[in-house]
Amino acid sequence: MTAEAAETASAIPPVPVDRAAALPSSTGPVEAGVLEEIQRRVLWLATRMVDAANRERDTGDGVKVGGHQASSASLVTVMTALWFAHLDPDDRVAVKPHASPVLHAIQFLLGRLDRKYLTMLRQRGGLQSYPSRTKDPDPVDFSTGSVGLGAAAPLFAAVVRRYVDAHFGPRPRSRWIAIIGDAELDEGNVWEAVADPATRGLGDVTWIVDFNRQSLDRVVPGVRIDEWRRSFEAYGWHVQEVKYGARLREFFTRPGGDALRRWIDRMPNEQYQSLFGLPAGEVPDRFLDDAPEEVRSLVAEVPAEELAALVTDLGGHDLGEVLRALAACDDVADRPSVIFAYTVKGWGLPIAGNPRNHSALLTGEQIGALRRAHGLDEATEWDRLDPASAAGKWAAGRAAHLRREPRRAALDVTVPAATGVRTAKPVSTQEVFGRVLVDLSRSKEVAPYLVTTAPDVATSTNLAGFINRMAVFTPAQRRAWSVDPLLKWSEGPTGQHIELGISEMNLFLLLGQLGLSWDLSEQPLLPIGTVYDPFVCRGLDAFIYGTYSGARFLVAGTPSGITLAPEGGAHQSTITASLGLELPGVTAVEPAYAVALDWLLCDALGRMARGEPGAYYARLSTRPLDQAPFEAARARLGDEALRAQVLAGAYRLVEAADLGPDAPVVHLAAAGAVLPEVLAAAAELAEEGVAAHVVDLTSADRLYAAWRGALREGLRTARPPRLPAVLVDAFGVRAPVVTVHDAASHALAWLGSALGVPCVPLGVDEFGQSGSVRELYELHDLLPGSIVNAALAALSLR
Ligand SMILES: Cc1ncc(C[n+]2csc(CCOP(=O)(O)OP(=O)(O)O)c2C)c(N)n1
Ligand SMILES: [Mg+2]
Repeated sequence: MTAEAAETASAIPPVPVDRAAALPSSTGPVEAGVLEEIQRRVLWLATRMVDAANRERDTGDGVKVGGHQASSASLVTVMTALWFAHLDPDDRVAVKPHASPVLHAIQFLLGRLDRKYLTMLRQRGGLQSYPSRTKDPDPVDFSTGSVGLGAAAPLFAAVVRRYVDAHFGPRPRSRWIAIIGDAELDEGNVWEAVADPATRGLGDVTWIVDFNRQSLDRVVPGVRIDEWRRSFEAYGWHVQEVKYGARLREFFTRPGGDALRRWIDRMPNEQYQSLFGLPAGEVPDRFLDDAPEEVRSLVAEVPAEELAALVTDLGGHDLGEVLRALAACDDVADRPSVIFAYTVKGWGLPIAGNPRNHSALLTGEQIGALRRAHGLDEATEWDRLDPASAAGKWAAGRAAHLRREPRRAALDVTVPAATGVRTAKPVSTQEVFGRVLVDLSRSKEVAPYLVTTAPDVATSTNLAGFINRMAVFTPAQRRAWSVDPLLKWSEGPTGQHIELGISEMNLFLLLGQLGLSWDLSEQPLLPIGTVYDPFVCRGLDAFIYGTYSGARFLVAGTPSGITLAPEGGAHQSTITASLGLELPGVTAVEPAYAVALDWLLCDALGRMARGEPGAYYARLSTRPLDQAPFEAARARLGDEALRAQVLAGAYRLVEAADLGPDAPVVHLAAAGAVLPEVLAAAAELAEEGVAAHVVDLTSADRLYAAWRGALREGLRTARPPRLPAVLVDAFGVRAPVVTVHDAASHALAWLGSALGVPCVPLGVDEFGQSGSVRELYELHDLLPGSIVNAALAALSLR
């Protein structure tokens, strides 16, 4: 909005409260006036923080800083009520991304954030634009930013707590609170989370919807509250509304007050919202447009000025009402609760309720006026509450009450280096994955911490063996009705598999929260999820969310690529290998052979058990592979050296035969299911007089990271970079390279650069279709003949 528009918009005065009234809090009764004073300071600091970032910082690049004064103001009352009255130390809260200034203002007033950060919103090394567990300097329970995920995260954290309590004994009670924008309810993931049976019955969950009826672009059309109420109730939630402030509630008790209430309730958002920007004199006409006679006569005696304040007096800015609703949610212990808190976007600011206020910023003059209105000046504007005042004393008491000890991420267990999986027959990595888990489930030391989850694909991703032994987790014991000799799923509170409906979003959200259980539930776990690799992208945003939040987990994407062959179609995964490579905080592995996978899985779980940060993504296949080539490499290199190379990301599977000093040399480097074709190509090349080494890339991700790390070190120190040892060991001689991958060819194409040689990348760069492995490999040039030709092409490019 323009400065002029902001200037003319009317400010909504804070609701006057009976300052002496006692409000309930978790640390005893508190005078309403004390909380009122605190929330005024929160409003000021949150607003000014955004203002300073925008008006007083020269970034030198012309790119706007931004920030959300209106979205923040909307939640000042709710968040003041939470931190300064409702919360206990073990409660955890997700805060709507655009209210991060409010969270930081509160942390500052509680003494948990240094003063210097208040002028460092959205500045390097300062406060993040949106709450961040990993990057903000003050305590943040849940990262938010991608709307919808912040709503679901505490719900899944509660699922995890229920699991932890059942397995390891009850932790001190936590309430799991999500403060979300009303437009966040448009995100499908919110409803996927609410609908899943795994999230039912969680009485410690409360969502607070900042019901300001505005999104980014517009006033949310119509009146959606009834739809939402019915939806939540259908999913077994308890619904509260905090709709009217004290003045309106008083007015409703007058004769005819019911009619006024009905009139306001039925008014479309658009009409109601339009009252905010109006000069007070125009409010009565707009408000009474089409109103029934009894409403007209009821408000006839109310002066225009007062009417504007009256009809915009909403419960989400009434501290007592908010606390009442929170207490009502505490009383409902058998299901999650949602509070619709009616609020004003931009409450207490001159941009209140303006339809274009989402990114609007107050002008310098408006800030000056606001500063004066809050009784501050330039010398005092960044102060904490006066420690000698009632508000200052109350804040200090709350800070002491909310103090929490840091938690430990490590488990006191040692995961074995290998389970010793046997490999007599051809076997697929997916099958080995299942066997390794069954084996670990027999370990008295490790098994208690293993927890698996899958979105309705547990059996088809080989988790069945684990589940048969460890059972499915349900809060109460369930009777088994069918007796299937192969599928022995008993369900009860000791089960260690959490089954989800088909929602990959939910899978990654749950994995993310399982992976933070060490912090949020004081119990480190070893979480393992499975997903059809083609559907990793369905949950990708939640995958990113979990890893950005610092979660530790392992996910197996299986089966992957076009190698799922007859089963595939448009849904064969080709870009997931690149995702694995590129996702920060995720180590992607794609071994071809059983023992290599065993080592990699045990190593990953061992790192998780030691509390090391990071997630793991294993891209697996259902294609059975002959294990003899690996056994030959094992005999040649020895277990110790081979294991080290497998974990580092690459080893030489086959040494080319010595064809004499003049024979051309080529490297065939490949990952996963395509190794048999690569081995056959190497043999064909040998017959044609070309010496082909075969390198198995067990983790192109780690290999790339090692190479990038070396380059980065080089460019930062202005010294020539040195090839990392893993590349030298696996490739040795300088020779052209062909990369072969059941994934987008791009994912491995960088190897040429890394080795400083010509590279011909083979892979899958089109959508898939059904067919046999042979037919599809032929279609994408992955058969030995094509690999041979690619090798000759690479040699010609020397
Ligand atoms: C997944 C995602 N899509 C889009 C955005 C951009 N965006 C940020 S806030 C917002 C509107 C939010 O409206 P609401 O949730 O009602 O919050 P309010 O600002 O009204 O408090 C949008 C579209 C985002 N942050 N995340
Ligand atoms: Mg909104």
